[in-house]
Amino acid sequence: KKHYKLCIVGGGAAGISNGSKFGRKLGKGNVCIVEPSEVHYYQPMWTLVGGGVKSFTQSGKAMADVMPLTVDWIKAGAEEFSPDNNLVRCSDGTEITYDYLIVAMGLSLQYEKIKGLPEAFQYDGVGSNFSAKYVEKTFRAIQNFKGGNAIFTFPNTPIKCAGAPQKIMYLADDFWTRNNVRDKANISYNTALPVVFGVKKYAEILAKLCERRNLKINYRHNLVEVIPDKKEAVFEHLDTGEKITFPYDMIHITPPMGPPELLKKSPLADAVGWVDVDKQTLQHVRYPNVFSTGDCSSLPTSKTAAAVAAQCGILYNNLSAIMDSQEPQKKYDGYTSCPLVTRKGKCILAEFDYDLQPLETFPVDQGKERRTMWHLKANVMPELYWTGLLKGRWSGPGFYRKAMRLGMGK
Ligand code: FAD
Ligand code: UQ1
Repeated sequence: KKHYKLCIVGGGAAGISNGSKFGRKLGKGNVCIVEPSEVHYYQPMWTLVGGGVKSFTQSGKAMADVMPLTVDWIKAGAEEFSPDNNLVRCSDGTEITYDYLIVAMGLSLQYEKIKGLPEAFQYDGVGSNFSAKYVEKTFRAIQNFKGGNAIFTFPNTPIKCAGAPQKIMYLADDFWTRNNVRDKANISYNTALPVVFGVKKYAEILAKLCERRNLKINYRHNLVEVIPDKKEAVFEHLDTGEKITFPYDMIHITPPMGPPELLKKSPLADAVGWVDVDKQTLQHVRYPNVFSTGDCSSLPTSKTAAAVAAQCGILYNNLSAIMDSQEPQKKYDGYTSCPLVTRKGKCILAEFDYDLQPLETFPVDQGKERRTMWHLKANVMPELYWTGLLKGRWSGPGFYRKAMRLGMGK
């Protein structure tokens, strides 16, 4: 049994960032992070790993090296939340009691919800950028593709980085164009959604881009089965219920995603299973000493590391206020961002809020494909992540955006 002033569950983007901030504030011995993994991944790089632009090894660091020196690392998984007793039970038997709790355990990938998965990943031509296990298979599939049908999927659930399923299609299209395979390829984007992207401004631009580049978008097509020995993928049309079989030569799969099982059965969950927090303050709606941020939270915005950065600034202020017996003051506007890589060397930097209105940082039209934004995504962001966000020194671009607007506008 151990007691901490603050217990953080999860040592991903959100957990480590919060650990750095609160470790500095509260001092050694007062903050712990519960995290079972040996490796911490910078997942946004996986788009570029699957696209053959970066190597997988560049995307990870030893967890021990990113764990803040001011926190105690409990190297175990959380197994039970008992918020009425301010208690977290861990897989190694440790019981942690706390004054305050931050839940930041990410979301779970549900490959098994698609018939034939994950077994189909044993076959060539099947990849998925969302998992450390399968991301390298994506680029192998792209390299080995010599023509035929290439399919990229988007599932019927909310996912992290909602742009990633199409970014890899753009990189593959670009790779095949450069390698004289493109004229032998039929490329399709089979998405469960009725739109190519949730924000109107970017959706219009991307739909035109797909048309120009002959990338066929099949809306409301939800992947339900992969039959790898026949190289067939079965989709359900979500409006008609019709089952449609597509032969493929390569397929990139974005799995359904949802809250971790552990959360679903805990008193912290909302009706779906996410940690039930106030969308502005990030404070739990029933347990005032509990906060959540990142992919496992109920915050109704697009789940990204960029959103985590903005949320961590708000969370730090509001939890600090609670610790001082004051009311939380800061309000999160839903800021999130998705660098939509459109080919090697080009990127549209989408940034938006809860109302799906653009909230762009730079004083240029970010709806245009730009080389500067590619540079930002490929070369600046990894550094900003490792040395800014994880060290608790990056709370998103809000301050800079306002500075560049000279105090006018949002
Ligand atoms: P994670 O970083 O996933 O961390 C969750 C942590 O919790 C993990 O370390 C896990 O081991 C731990 N955990 C799980 N279960 C338990 C348990 N029971 N007990 C204790 N710990 C547990 N975001 C962007 O901003 N820009 C991008 O361009 C971008 N591109 C992406 C591309 C891809 C292919 C992917 C997969 C993601 C991308 N993202 C991007 C999204 C971004 O990576 C996530 O939104 C971000 O990592 C969320 O942080 P998190 O801390 O909530 O979850
Ligand atoms: C961001 O803050 C962030 O987290 C560190 C990302 O994840 C890698 C992003 O992709 C983006 C775009 C941002 C936002 C940052 C700027 C400078 C617009």
